[in-house]
Amino acid sequence: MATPEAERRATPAEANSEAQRLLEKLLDSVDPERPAAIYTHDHPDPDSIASAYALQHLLSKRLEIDSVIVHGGTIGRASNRAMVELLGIRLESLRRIDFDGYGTHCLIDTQPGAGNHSLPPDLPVSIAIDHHPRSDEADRAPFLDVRTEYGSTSTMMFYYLKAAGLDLPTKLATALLFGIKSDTRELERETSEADLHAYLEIFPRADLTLLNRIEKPRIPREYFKAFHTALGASLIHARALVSDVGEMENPDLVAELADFLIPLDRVDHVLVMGRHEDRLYLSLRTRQEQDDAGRTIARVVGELGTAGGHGRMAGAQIRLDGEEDGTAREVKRRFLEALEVDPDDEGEPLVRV
Ligand SMILES: [Mn+2]
Repeated sequence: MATPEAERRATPAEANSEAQRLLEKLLDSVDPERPAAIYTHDHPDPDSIASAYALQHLLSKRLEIDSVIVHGGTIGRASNRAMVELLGIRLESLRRIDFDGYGTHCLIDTQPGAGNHSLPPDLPVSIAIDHHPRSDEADRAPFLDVRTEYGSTSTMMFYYLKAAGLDLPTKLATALLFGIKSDTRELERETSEADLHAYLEIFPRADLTLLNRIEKPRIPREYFKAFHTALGASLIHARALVSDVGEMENPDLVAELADFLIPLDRVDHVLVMGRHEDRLYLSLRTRQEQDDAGRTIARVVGELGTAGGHGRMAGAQIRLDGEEDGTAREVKRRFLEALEVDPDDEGEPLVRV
């Protein structure tokens, strides 16, 4: 099969030797005199948060360096909020950061040129560790470790910690386990032997009760309102479902709704759109092996914004300047055309509310 999911995957032996080979170079890239700043995605997912937490631990234990974990957006999903609260992971907002106060700027689970973070383009990034496809600007980081043959950045960080001879504290183990589980969708998606091996080594060190409370968090009432809106706005066009939820409180909602809707019988593609501040956020899920969600969304968004993703899940953002509804309509049109559905099809409501 020529699907992206069939690409070469890493073995544990490779993962160990790569981490051993790269560890000292990574540590040498850190300014030993000043604190470091570790940047996740703007709206960080569990893999991004867990790997940042792991890098923070590594810098603290090996170099006695303080670091701050920084994100440029919101922590939206209830489970991600539960993760940082229950594990005591502190994240700062990018807006409150004085870049000059930090000697080393690190991007984790993302890289220079990626659309999912808002670092100023001229900020000198020293370190980037990621498992997403390499961007054209990635080389701006002198220490660049991009390995797409891993299911999660948490896996890569686990092998770094191991190469450094560090034990895993319970909360860090719990975070990494959640990072691997969520990025590989319970070890099913794009999982390498290296991911599986890391998972099995981390498992006995994690707090499974805590993990359960993170994965099944208490949910605020607004969340159910958003689901109600999304169900009411869902239109089925042949084997595709499109839902435009309008204004939303947190941008992670589109991904969460897309995950919720993709099991729908006789539907192979789900596109959820919503607005937050001055942006239109899109999330695409697909069930069909032969369709790469990352490529589809890149084609749909084109010059309008930035897109990322792979396999069966992808996301994008478009900056809006007044033309809000026009943009969403254009995106929907392009999406239906990409799937060879009549773009003027009115669609059938999923439910009648
Ligand atoms: Mn990841």
